[in-house]
Amino acid sequence: MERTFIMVKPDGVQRGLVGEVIRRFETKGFTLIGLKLMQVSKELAEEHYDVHKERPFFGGLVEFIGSSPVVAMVWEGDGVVAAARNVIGATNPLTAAPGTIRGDYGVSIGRNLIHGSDAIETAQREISLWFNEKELASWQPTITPWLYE
Ligand code: DAT
Ligand code: MG
Repeated sequence: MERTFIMVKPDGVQRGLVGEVIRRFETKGFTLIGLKLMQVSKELAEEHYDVHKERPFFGGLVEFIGSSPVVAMVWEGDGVVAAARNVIGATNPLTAAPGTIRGDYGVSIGRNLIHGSDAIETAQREISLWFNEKELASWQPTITPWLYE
């Protein structure tokens, strides 16, 4: 089953949106298999955003991610990587569609509340970066036949 890495960023935690984010993924029908609140080290933030290390916003982004706790999660489901990106919305909350998390709750690109892996390979990389295998619970909700034909 496909998995993705989702992180409620420091602004999302500070604004009390952790429950709202979890609710949206739960009610959509995805399965939560890993969850932790953590203070992120500079090393982990740099590794996570390594693809952006040459960008002008990289330093500020790394500092922001370590500025206050985040909630890291792994969600599972058919097509969850792309679907989660749709639930999250476009990178800039001002242009993100209403109904998406960023579209509904954000006004600025540097405070866009949430991260979601952008591809299946990225998800695998990010999940192993943020979680040990022991921290992930492989389980199947009993409602599965009511979600999948
Ligand atoms: P996404 O988080 O939608 O995958 P991304 O991978 O392009 O977006 O960028 C990672 C994060 O970096 C993004 O969530 C917020 C920050 N960021 C991106 N572009 C930025 C910019 N022009 N100014 C400030 N922060 C930016
Ligand atoms: Mg990205």
